[in-house]
Amino acid sequence: AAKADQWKGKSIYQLFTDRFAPPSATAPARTSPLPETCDPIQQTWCGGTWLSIIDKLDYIQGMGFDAIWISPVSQNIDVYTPYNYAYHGYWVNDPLVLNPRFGSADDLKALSNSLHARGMYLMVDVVVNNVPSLNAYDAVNSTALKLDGSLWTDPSEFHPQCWIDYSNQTSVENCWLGDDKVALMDVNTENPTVVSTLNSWIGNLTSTYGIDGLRIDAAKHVPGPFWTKFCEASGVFCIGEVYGSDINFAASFQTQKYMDSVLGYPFYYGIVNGFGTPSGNMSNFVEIAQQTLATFPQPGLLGNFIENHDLPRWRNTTSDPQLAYNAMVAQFIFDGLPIVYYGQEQDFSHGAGDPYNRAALWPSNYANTTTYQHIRRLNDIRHAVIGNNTQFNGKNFLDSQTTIVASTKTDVAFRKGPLLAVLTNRGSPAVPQAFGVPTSGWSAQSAVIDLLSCKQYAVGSGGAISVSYAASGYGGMPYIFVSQADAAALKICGDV
Ligand code: ABC
Ligand code: CA
Repeated sequence: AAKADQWKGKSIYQLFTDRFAPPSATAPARTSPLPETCDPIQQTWCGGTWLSIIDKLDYIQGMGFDAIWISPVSQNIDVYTPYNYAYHGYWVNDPLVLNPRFGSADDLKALSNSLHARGMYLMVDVVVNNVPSLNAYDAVNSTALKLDGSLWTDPSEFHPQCWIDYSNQTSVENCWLGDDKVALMDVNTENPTVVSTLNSWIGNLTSTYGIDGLRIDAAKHVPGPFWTKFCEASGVFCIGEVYGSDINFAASFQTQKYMDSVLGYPFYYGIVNGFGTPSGNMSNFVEIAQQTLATFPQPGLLGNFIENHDLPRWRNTTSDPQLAYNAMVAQFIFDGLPIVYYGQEQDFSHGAGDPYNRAALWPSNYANTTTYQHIRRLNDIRHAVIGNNTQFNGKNFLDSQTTIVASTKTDVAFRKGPLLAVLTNRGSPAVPQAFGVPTSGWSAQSAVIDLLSCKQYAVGSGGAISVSYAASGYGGMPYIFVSQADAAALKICGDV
């Protein structure tokens, strides 16, 4: 079990259990027959299990990740629906039972043990807000609930049917997600039986399976005080999904102590606006970044992502790799825990949204792509500055908040501890361009190293650093500067 303090500084690889690794000799399929090819449009199981994840942990650790976040582990409805099958694991009808499609209790323990043996953490997605039903308008009657295999069979354990009106928080909390094809009945999280059953379940689950952290599904759909008790009962780090751009609302989960942290949805929108298109709106990125730092009590615990299973793949909307590399530096160096969605490292671009963004990873052959190496480099840099406790003006990486040092409509430079990230959305410029950071923080005439290219740069008068974006070759690439002395100690660029 691990608390928020132990998660600080970690980076997380998010995967879909069904889609990350295929069945194998050591990890036999739990589902048959399997489709011949795993076409996401079919919305059915492709055969990945907890054991098959173990087969590919080298691939994840080889990119430098400290933790994985897996699909919900509980039993789902196992019937055909208008959206086909519950391969994603979010249609939980009984949290108390493990999902037999993903493996056995021993298999889940084996996954957790394998991770711990590597010094890695296990984060599990948990769904408690809702329970699926195929008969939306007659769902909350006890016969239907029993037929659906729901843990909750008393109608008082649900809120009455209504579809969510997102302009009204009471409706967001009490009405139903889903639609009339697959209704997600809203669990009555004020009912004392529901509350005590869920709280004792989650404490058991984390201790039985050695779970180190929880990703809380649909966190904004349950009144906050429920989570305070639930997360306390879990004994581990909780990070909630608060889908939306409202920074004050998202920050209330930390200020009100509902849970340790939330996914950085607002910052995601900032990255998309800043880096999602060539010459995008960097002022908006800067604005959101500054509000994020000013509003969250602990921005260092936010989960920073640029794609996930509900969103378009980054490369689906933004094809220029330079923009992706810049966006990933923002994701990794800004305050927070980087979360990379499986396939991001393989430049997956099929995926305008659910279900296309959930393709199987195995057709990629787990290749050692340029992006895989870029991510590895970013994780290496984080590990090195954290491990060495590298400081700038007496402050280290984790304990110092990001500060924006300079920005234009197309560029931004920000410092976090010993690192200075200099980023751009210029993409592949047709003519050579330049960006100057007037006060880098380092003194004139000193030397700095860009940890991405391992090239040396001289600091100019007043502490200025100037970078150029060549039309060919290096293009509009990101930079991560450290002092030459720090670079020598960090060994990321060998002897410099
Ligand atoms: C199924 C089918 C799909 C089909 C869909 C209609 O139904 O599979 O093919 O298209 C699970 C499955 C899904 C499944 C759903 C419903 O269940 O994964 O495949 O879709 O059956 C979480 C999970 C998500 C999961 C569930 C349900 C919840 O990450 O994978 O879905 O357990 C809302 C919820 C959020 C939820 C998300 C999918 O829907 O809040 O918890 N995710 C606005 C709202 C958001 C809302 C979002 C999308 O729309 O504010 O609350 O998220 O509906 C920004 C604004 C935002 C705005 C966005 C769209 O624009 O700032 O506020 O978000 O600019
Ligand atoms: Ca609810």
